[in-house]
Amino acid sequence: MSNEHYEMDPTPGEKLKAIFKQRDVQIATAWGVLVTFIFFIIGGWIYPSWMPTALSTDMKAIERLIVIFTWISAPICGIVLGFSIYTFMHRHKGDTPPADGPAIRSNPLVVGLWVIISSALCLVAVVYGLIEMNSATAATAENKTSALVVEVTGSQWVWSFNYPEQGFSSHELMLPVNRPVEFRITSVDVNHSFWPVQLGVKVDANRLQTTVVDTTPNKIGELEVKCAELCGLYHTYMETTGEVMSKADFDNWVTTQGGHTA
Ligand SMILES: [Cu+2]
Repeated sequence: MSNEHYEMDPTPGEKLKAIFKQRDVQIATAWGVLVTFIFFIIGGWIYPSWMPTALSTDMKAIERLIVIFTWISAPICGIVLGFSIYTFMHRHKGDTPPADGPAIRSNPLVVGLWVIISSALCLVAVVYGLIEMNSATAATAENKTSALVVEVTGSQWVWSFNYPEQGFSSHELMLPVNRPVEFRITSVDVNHSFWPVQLGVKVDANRLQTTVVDTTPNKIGELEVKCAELCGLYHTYMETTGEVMSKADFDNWVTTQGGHTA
């Protein structure tokens, strides 16, 4: 539109410098830095203390992933919110709006930086995600032979756990610590989603199909098991509890349930 005003400006770099010399931009940037800092604290400290106790390496990996992704997105959120807060505080009141400043959308330096930074952030997310996924798959292959098998069945609106090796079923999920566990998950009616929260596992329980997933509980503690797929009227109540316990306690429990220990 009114490009002729700026045609004489020498370089995009100088234009950018001129933008950052404005006091408005400096204060808004300072707000951005402050908000970024707040999100760094939330991501690194508040999130992990809000989250359920991690009782497996999978859950630890998820915790780490959330922290890292929050940190990566903190500057973006910070700058957007910082400028929003500042412009809201200094919004125009009155009849005649003031003239616009120069647009930055046609500045090749700004556009270039924007593309490079957002591509780098996406790349970090993809590569990190692939590495995590690969290590989870490698662990699955490793665990096959020694794993404790638990057949998980979802039905409206209870979870049932069958321990074929021990020969009994339960509505509580008890697991021995430091032994890989292989969940074979299915449903007898509608689709559910098996979610033992502290283990960092969440897998769909599909009607008449079995999905196999495994993890290794590595810490003793209480488990909450929920359904993470809206499955009907009492979906909210489709939850149970369990425990990761010592091998001795687990064997004891198996005996009280009428099962046999190895
Ligand atoms: Cu359900």
